[in-house]
Amino acid sequence: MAEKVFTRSHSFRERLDSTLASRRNETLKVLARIESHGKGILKPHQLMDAFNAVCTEDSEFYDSSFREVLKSTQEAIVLPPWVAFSIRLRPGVWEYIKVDVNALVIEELSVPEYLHLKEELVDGSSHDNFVLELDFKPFTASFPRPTLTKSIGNGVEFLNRHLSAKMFHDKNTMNPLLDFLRTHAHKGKTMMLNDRIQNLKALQSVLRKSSEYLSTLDATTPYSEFEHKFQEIGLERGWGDKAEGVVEMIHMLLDLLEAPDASTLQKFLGRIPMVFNVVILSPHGYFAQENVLGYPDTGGQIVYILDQVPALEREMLKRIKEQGLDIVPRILIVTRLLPDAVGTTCGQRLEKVFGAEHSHILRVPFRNEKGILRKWISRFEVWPYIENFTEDVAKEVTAELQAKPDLIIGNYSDGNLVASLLAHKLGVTQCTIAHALEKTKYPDSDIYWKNFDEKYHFSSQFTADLIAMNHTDFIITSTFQEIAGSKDTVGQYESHTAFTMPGLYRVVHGIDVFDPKFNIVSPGADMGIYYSYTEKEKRLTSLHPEIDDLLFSSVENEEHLCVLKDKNKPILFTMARLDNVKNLTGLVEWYAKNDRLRELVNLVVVGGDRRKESKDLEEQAQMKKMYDLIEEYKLNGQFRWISSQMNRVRNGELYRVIADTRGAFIQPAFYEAFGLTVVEAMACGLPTFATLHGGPAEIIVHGKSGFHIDPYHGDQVTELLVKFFEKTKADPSHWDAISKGSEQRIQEKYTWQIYSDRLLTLAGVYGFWKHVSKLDRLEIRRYLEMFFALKYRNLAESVPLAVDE
Ligand code: UDP
Ligand code: LCN
Repeated sequence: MAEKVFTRSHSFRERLDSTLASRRNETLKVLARIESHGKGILKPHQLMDAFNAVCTEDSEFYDSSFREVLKSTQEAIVLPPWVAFSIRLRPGVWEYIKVDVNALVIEELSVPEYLHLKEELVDGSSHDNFVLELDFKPFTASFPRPTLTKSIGNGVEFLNRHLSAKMFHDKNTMNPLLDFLRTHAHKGKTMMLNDRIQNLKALQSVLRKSSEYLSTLDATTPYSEFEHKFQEIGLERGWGDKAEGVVEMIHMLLDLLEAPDASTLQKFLGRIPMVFNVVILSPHGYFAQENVLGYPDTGGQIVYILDQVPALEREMLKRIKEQGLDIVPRILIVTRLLPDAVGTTCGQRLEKVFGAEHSHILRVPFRNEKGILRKWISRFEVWPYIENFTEDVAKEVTAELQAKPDLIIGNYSDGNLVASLLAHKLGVTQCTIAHALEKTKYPDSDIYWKNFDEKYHFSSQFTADLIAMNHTDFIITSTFQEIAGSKDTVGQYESHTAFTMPGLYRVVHGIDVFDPKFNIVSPGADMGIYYSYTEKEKRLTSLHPEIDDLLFSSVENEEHLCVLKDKNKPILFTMARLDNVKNLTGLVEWYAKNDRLRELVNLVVVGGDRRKESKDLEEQAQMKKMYDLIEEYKLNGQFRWISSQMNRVRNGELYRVIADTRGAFIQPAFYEAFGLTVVEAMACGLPTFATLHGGPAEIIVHGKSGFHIDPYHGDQVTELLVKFFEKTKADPSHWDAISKGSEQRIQEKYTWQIYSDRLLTLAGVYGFWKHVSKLDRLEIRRYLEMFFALKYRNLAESVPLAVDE
């Protein structure tokens, strides 16, 4: 019997039904193979292995819809005789089915039913009728959301369309806009509208009058010249610094009042002066401006924030000036104060941010009833300190700013939880930046959370993540994949849609990747540090002797181990924290095993700190492995291991010196949430090979601006590298083309200027949205308060407190 033709609207259940009817034998064989694995979870490659074992490419069954089902399956739960499939139709859209392999019965499963089956893997067949289920869907069910994959991560555009359409069809919905404009004040000084304007009609008439009046003035007339006149009719400062800017904004509002459209609304909301004081939270790690990069938990997030802040301050100053205001903005980066600062500035309460005028790092210590914690602790151990920390931060921040912040930005799980608690307490717009959600980095860390909890305390962390992602007003991600993955891989946020932690709770609906709170706003690289190796006049040649020493000196010490014999070979370079997930030792092993690659290039790895004893368990284990590999594969002569390098300016030149050798950068991580080193290397014109698991898959266009590599297939990676270096040896223009492609890609897509402009626009639109949707949000906030008090608190209390020696 021939197979039916399926379209996208057919469910996977229908496809399976059809396959079972038309290709019963083969289907059965594959299912039996899957079932024969016995009780457990099967990953996609195991499912495809089962299929390929039964059917070869030339078989008719090969293109069956059953293969489609398997290809879209993210995991299968085997509980003989049942096999349950969790099928991802496309990003954010899932279907669950189970098949009785003996009786050949197919059933569709609801999310709780599927998760219940999964729990049986851990808890056995449980008859507990009451499992704590988290479901955030009802809170947003009444709100329309996009359904197209391409709309994911463009939340602000959708929101603007929705808001403007609502305003268009129901003029009453304009009232909140009037209300919103009237509430704007800074330190008691009213902006935009004063109380002379009581209703929309009055507003419209005042705007028309002002527009007529302004048309009689020179475009460059400063606001101060008509300020008094405007005040008398109801307009306050904030419309612009000169007549032309004011007219433009007034016309935008008149257009909105008459026939609202999305683009004008976005422009108008983005120009309302709203953000003067920003608080950025990043509690864990060593947050300092020098001598810290490469320490455990101290990497891209810190670089990101330290680059973000000066750019954001510049954009705030520009907008404040254009809006005709005389206000000094403030940005506070709030982190943990570390009394045992080990030679860093982490023990200082307040530190000015380099490259900014009005931005500071404010440090607040972790404390409990026994007093202040002095030493560094890993990001996995911070949970019992977070609530007190938030209380202290609230006091310190308000004292420092002498006002409430206008925007609170959280970073990573701990910063996002503090941001949620603070935004909740102060009623301020909240923005969330995950950097990396740990659940995706550690496979099955939800279902087998009990195995991970002693070391990583994921029960607290995942709870904190759920609270933050549901509390926040908007979420910024660096890439699309961070939200919704790709055609074949699940996104970091997407993996929080439905999951279970047996014995703790079951998340039936944790987050929806179509939620308009998601926005992709990619970070950049500091152009003053990371620029092309070809910009000869800007090259930091005075640093070359030091860099030459670092790479080639014959001395072996705590900073560098092993010596490069042949200085003329290109260098294959990598730099990262020495975490498991970064897979630096994996790279060394691939290199060690490939003689041709060893002949073609030298390998230089920057990572880990051999200058002092590591307190981080993963780092200790990776160090040991590195020593073993050097020994086992006799790498000395072709390989150099350099301790973490904390001087960013010199690191910029280091990338360029590697480019001078016609070398390449490689990022071999098992998973990389975004990958700032990838952007840095590319900005310097260094051809880059980076993991396809995570952000680099999107940063690099394979074959044009670098190459994707699969860290699970080391042989293929070294083959690709050998091919590249052989080809560039024969034809140097190949190297040049990739190098140019990399630089172009970064200039077009990854700059801090684009970033800060967009961030402030988002703050405006979501600030307005928060204002108009007060009631809806109250319900979810109440739910989250309960979740925090009843679950998070107990979990955090169960994390052991650190003890200072
Ligand atoms: N870095 C550094 N010295 C080191 C290791 C890393 O300066 O020894 C910097 C690197 O240049 C990049 C950041 O730390 O700016 C690492 O960011 P990435 O996003 O690549 O990874 P993360 O550490 O955040 O996981
Ligand atoms: C955390 C990570 O793991 C990196 O992949 C990112 O580049 C960094 O944060 C900055 O967002």
